[in-house]
Amino acid sequence: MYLYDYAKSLVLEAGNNIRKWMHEDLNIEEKSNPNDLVTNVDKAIEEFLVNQIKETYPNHVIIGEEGHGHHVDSSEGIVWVIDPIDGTLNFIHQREHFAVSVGIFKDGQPYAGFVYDVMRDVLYHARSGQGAYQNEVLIPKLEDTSVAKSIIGMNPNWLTKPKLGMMLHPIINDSRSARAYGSAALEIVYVALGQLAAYLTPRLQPWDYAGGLIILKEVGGEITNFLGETLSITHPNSVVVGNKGIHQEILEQYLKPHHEFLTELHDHFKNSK
Ligand code: 2AM
Ligand code: CA
Repeated sequence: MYLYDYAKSLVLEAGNNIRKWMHEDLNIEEKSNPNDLVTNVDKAIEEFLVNQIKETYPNHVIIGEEGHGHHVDSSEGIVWVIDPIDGTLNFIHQREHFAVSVGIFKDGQPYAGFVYDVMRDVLYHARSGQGAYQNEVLIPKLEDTSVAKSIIGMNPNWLTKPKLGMMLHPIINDSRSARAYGSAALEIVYVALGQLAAYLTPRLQPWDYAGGLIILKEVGGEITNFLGETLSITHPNSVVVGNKGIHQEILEQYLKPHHEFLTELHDHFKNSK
């Protein structure tokens, strides 16, 4: 079986397991802070994915949120970047609006991406040069929009931070409105669908965006950090996603004036995991 088809059925099986296992008692633990949570299901799904991939492709490298490959610094070879449940708070509190996210990279270049909205049973997927799909339906290419005529995706928590808030507030203020969904992978997909024109977040880990990245690129969208640079698959990043027009507008009009502050923020990311 080709790698793409293998990965696609694996992601669907992982989602199927989540739907089965979520009915048992959830064991919830705190990670870096009281709002950063992980459940036994997140861990079990990552184990499931990692064991299956290792058995089929022993030479592939795997980076997973719940503890796999966090030491990996090189993007050589075939690298899987996986988030067993993106939107864990939604999973715990709402029991919907979360996704399995998997990105596959070949020597650092995006090869394939999968974002599975588990409770809606919708798989978003794309392979380099082959277009992006919502289940079996081709997603159309994006059209340019401007901030003034757009809905922007952003977690409101960022607006409460003094420096970040000052930088991000004008974008929301100038837009039609803002939305927050609580799963970065799904928010990137909503940009790929044109439902959101852009999505911004000052800090994400590679597993939050690895699956959505190629889906977005395949419909002609742009995804970079706040400095306009290519995203790393081994270190955290700020992320701005959008159709080409609004992406350019946000970088030039709203983020560039904060270049000094943003450079400081990114120097910190380069030294952290
Ligand atoms: P998670 O659910 O897999 O942890 C919520 O706005 C989005 O940001 C989710 O995709 C969530 O991923 C991610 N997220 C939450 N806390 C984060 C953090 N400290 N660093 C990076 N991403 C985070
Ligand atoms: Ca997660």
